[in-house]
Amino acid sequence: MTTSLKKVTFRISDLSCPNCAAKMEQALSKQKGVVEAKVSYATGKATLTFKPDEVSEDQVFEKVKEAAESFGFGAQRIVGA
Ligand SMILES: [Cu+2]
Repeated sequence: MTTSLKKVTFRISDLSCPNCAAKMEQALSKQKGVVEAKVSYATGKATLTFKPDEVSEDQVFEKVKEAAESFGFGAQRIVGA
């Protein structure tokens, strides 16, 4: 069975240091349905590759938001991205 993957990018506000970006990346990589998580301190963005048949984009956003908030950051959807 082949699964097409989806990629989505969110803006992370107040991403204060590369260490936290790396920790957030690790936490997100372990989420169900998430194939790859990239959190960039340089751009302040989180890009997640996920399996749409296992997790919805809304659920992915919720996970990103939770992870961001646990580090004291905020997460926003990028409109029109
Ligand atoms: Cu930090």
